[in-house]
Amino acid sequence: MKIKTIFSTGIFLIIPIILMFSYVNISAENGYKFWLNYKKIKNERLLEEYRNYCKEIIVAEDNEIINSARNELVLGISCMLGFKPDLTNDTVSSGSILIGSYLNSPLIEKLLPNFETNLKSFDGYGIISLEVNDKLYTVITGKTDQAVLYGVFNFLKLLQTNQSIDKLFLIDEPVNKLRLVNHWDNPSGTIERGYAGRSIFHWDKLPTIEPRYIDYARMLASMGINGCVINNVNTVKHNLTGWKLLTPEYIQKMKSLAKIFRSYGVKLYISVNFFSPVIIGKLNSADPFDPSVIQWWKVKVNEIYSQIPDFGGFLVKADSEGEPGPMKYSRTHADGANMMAEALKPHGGLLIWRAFVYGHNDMDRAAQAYEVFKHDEGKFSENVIIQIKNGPIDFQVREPVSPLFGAMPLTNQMLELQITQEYTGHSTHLCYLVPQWKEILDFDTYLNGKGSTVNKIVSGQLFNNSHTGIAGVINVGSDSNWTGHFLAQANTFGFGRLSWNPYLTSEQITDEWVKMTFGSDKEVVDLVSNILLESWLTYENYTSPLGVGMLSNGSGDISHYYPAPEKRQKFHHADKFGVGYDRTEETGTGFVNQYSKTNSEMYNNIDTCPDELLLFFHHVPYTHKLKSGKTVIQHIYESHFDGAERVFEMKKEWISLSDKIDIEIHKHVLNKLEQQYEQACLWRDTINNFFFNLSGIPDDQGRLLKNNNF
Ligand code: GCV
Repeated sequence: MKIKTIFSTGIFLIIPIILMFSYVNISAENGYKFWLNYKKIKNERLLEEYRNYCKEIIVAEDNEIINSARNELVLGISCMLGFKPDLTNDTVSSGSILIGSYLNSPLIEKLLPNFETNLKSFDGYGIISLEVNDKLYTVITGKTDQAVLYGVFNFLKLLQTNQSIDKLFLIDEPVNKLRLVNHWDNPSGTIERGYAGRSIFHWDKLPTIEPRYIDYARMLASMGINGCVINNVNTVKHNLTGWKLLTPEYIQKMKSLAKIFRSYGVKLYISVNFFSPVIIGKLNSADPFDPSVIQWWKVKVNEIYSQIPDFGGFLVKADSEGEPGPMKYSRTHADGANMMAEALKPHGGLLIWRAFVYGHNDMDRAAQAYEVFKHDEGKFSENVIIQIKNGPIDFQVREPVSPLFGAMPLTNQMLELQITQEYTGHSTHLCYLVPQWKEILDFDTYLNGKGSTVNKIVSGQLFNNSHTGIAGVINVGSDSNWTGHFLAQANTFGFGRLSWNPYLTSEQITDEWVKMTFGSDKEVVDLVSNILLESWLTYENYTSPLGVGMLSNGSGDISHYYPAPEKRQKFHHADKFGVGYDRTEETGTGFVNQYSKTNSEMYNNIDTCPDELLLFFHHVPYTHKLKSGKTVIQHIYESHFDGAERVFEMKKEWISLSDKIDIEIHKHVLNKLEQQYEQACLWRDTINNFFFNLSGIPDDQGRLLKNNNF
């Protein structure tokens, strides 16, 4: 094959690149660059190999997404390898990277005939090494431009994580079609459950674009995210004004954000209020059966699509925590969702409807969503998706998987995870949630036989649903390091990677993030990975034992953060004899019956119920023996002492890395760990004393416990 002739037939557009990324001007050490900091490669052997393969970039197309991919390649190579690769329309020397979508690049098609048959999805990509006429080429391609962008980020990741790029034949496909982040940002700039400063979206200045929006879009694309819901699901309660996004003024602002997102393959979605026809349209009703309401939504949706043709759709929280919904008109959730979905349908838009509903105070909260939604099985339209929180309570450090997963096989389902750490220490405590998310995704519901995992349900594999995926309530804000706690960036990244491929292990994801962020020094990689991987169980240990959940304070300035077991009796049911919420069939609320027979039997039986969820399903005496042989009360004491002690150790381990981590980052994380240790001691003492006070049983190792008057 004569490479020269092939190249002369291709169309190449070389556009001068202005490296406009804002972070060029921002200090290297404040965390702003997140995992795309592109540290200089130190290993001389690898540096030589990389230089041989990255001399020039050949771009086979000219469009906004491919331009983003090309800019990223230039940035990454320049920073990591110390030279700017040539941009060419012809091969000059050996070592070219060719980027372009397979179907739009005759050149790539010629070099890799029939390659597309290797790719199943529109987002999947290949990174392939070729040697033609003694010259080395790396082709990054996929069926779409978006796939090429993902391929470029992954190619750069190979360099960041010090892997060989010689003789590559790498094909990577996303498991989930929808990989969304959900902002709980309000137009006023505040963020509900946000712990990293104010919102990154400045509505008062939009449609003016800020460099941070571009960097945010890069962040999202680098982990494979393809949709972003830009505002809070609460749109009216407590005078929130999220409903405004449907007004013409805000649609113009959204249009400019959508343009930025589009160039990174991210679709824009918004949360809307079910009563918008009343609030904005000044109609008398929001009844989903009222023709004027139906018409109002159609006209509104058409208006949005006329400005944002690739608009993703709506996310709706209805009849939940003060957000109004169809029940006011005695209509069902399906009635409400389908009416809105109908307006979106001609444009290919999606209607994502949340299943987070509760409110019957006399009923077990865990059981309510299932009770409500199960009745609507089979009634939702094809472009409606029900978005379900991972657990039946509310993003606790430990709770079982929601029984709704898989219980509605005819209904599109999405998993909602919480990246922002509402109940897991805000941005003070390190609590790396990837291991928790893995457990959720791997959980076998047994609803269609063995192997009916949550992962297979929300990726559409089990029931062949048309629209499925994973959403994460994002933890970014305007803090210079995006996430408040620098190490919380690992949660952001981990969520993205799992939404792309839930089969990755926690260890693989952690290894990627640590190497991309800190480089490949073995001591740093081992220690930081270990600290991250242990942090979820550590947090659980010193806060909430055995699945009891909800021991933190309720509303207030800093809610869901401090220990307040005395105020949460209705969740833990602790008294002087025992603790735990009886959800069994015989003596409890019967919630266990919402699971498949296999799981309900397992949870219902105190001998087979896993220890870590014992108090979620059973009320037991303090002297009940766990499988570990310890009594429940002794377990509570010990896990709290151990958890706090482990934070102290983590701090020491972090200190030992002082000469290997950027000084500012090191100082910042140390400061966070110091605060975490203080808080862990507060949790340990409050919870231990609370249970000692109730039970009167001392620690069998004679450690000091105090009688308090709660
Ligand atoms: C956005 C919990 C949180 C609320 C959140 C709600 C929800 O109740 O505390 O802040 O509201 O969940 O997920 O809708």
